[in-house]
Amino acid sequence: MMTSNQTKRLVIVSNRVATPKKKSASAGGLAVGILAALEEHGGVWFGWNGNLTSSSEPGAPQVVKKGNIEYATISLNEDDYEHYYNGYSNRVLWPVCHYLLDFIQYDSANFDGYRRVNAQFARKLASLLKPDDIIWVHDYHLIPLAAELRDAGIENPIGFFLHVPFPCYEAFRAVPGHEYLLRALCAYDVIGFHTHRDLAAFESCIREPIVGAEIDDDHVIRMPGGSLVADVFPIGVDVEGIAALSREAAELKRVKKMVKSLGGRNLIIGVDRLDYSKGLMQRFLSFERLLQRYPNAQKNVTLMQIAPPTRTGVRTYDEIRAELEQVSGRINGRFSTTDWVPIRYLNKGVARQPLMGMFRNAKVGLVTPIRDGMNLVAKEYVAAQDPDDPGVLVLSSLAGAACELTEAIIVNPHDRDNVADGIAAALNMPLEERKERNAALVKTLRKNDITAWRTRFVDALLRKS
Ligand code: ADQ
Repeated sequence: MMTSNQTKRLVIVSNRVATPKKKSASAGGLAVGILAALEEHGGVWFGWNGNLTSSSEPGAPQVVKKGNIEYATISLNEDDYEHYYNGYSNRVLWPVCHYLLDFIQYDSANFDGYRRVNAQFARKLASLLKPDDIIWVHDYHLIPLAAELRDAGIENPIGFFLHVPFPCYEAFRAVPGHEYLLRALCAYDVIGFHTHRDLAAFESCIREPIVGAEIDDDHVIRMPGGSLVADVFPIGVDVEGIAALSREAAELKRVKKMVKSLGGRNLIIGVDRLDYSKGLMQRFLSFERLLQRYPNAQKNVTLMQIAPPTRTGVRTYDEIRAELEQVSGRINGRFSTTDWVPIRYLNKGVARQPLMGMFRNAKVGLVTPIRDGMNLVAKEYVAAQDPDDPGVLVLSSLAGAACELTEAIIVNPHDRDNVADGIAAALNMPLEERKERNAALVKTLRKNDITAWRTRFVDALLRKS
């Protein structure tokens, strides 16, 4: 029999909405998880459609229905987008959430634009809502959305999941507008983080007199005028789906050609958006250190770094791209021989199946962000391994994934010797130890997979309805 909770529509809100097409070859874990939640409950995915206009107020949402999901999207004014997205979201919130205060570029016009776009989102979304809907808002672009919806008279349960780390108060208070953000977060009913560290950082902020909250043992946060639940919901991957993709990818021509081109050398793989938080510069320099400290590694390893540019037009992103080109070129010039180039550096994305095939053929997965909310690449790499001959994950202690993936080789991305030694240990690890570590990691992945993540969050939200 259907319970009333099962009949409630789920409304997902994110900055961008994945377009409704057939199962996309490139769809990553997050989009797949969100779509599965929407398919189960039926509902709406609301957000920006990627179009910029010159009109100051977006028109009514355009709604496209596919199965039991409605994709409701709006355009944004080009100046608003610049202020809200490139400006406050990515020049202020992204760096502070990654503890990179030197990268903050604050401008009050951007903060105004951030609030203006959140208010627009709320106005347009409010017109689509039904009294029984539950609403799940995603990420740092939309922190004030619940407060704006409450102002518009919406009383439905609203949850918020933060995909990036939450900074401790000493970092957060550097941000102009942090008081407003903390008060706005109190309008949510459920707030989710990837790790206990992020939850603890949030609690440290919310206890400050700005909100003056008290925290109960059962994750309930009480503040003047109400309460909310804040908890840890580590995002995961579709373990069996990735294992199947990576097995089948062995037959792909593209994967076979890549393996052949290695000429029997060991592949070390890095896959990241081109972002300064991913530690790519430190990674290249650590790889250089490996080649210096372990001369045997020379000619026996190849680092393939796949890093498609993102947020082009934001100066820090353009700068890091130029620096990476320079340093990879220098290392290749220093160590290359007539038949070997140490770093293959690709500024482009790779479709999901061949990517999983590349992971399976890599002896080492090198995931060394200088800070990361979770890092799905680390989990995908583990899930893609052949259990009878698995590669080894070398993982930054500063990625959220390190809280769960304790059987990886954990390194500090700022310490080149430590990373170089970690890679060398991974390359030399005996088969039995590789199998044991991989089996333990896969067990963890299964426990916190993508289904567990979205089910636990939606259940927490349903308990609020
Ligand atoms: P991201 O910073 O984008 O996500 P990550 O978690 O690694 O980082 O997710 C990236 C996704 O894109 C993965 O599924 C990966 O396979 C895919 N991807 C990355 N580079 C690719 C490439 N070159 N080609 C093809 N696919 C590529 C944010 C937070 C993370 C958090 C996630 C989910 O910054 O900390 O884990 O959200 O919550």
